[in-house]
Amino acid sequence: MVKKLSEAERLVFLGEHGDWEYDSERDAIVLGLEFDDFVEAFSFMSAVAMLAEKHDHHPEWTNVYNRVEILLTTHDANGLSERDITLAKAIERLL
Ligand code: H2B
Repeated sequence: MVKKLSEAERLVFLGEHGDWEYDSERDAIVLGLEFDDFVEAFSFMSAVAMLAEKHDHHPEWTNVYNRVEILLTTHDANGLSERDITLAKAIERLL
């Protein structure tokens, strides 16, 4: 079982990364993005997919044309963990 993030650690992340929202029902962080078109959105998703494989940590996400919503939570922790924070920061570096 992976260790869950403390509330203080979560608040630090959310304070420093204002584009991410907290989903309390899922104990997850969520990022909504809008691109110029589907190709831009999907190429971003391809890059995230490579990151996810590298980190062995995978997003739950949706894509509708030029919009992508990414939800990060750790299934092995039943909530947020450091793995989500690490992947979120790596995703931000792609943007
Ligand atoms: N992704 C997410 N989001 N949560 C996990 O707990 C998780 C994962 N576990 N990707 C990984 C894969 C695990 O199943 C493998 C065996 O390491």
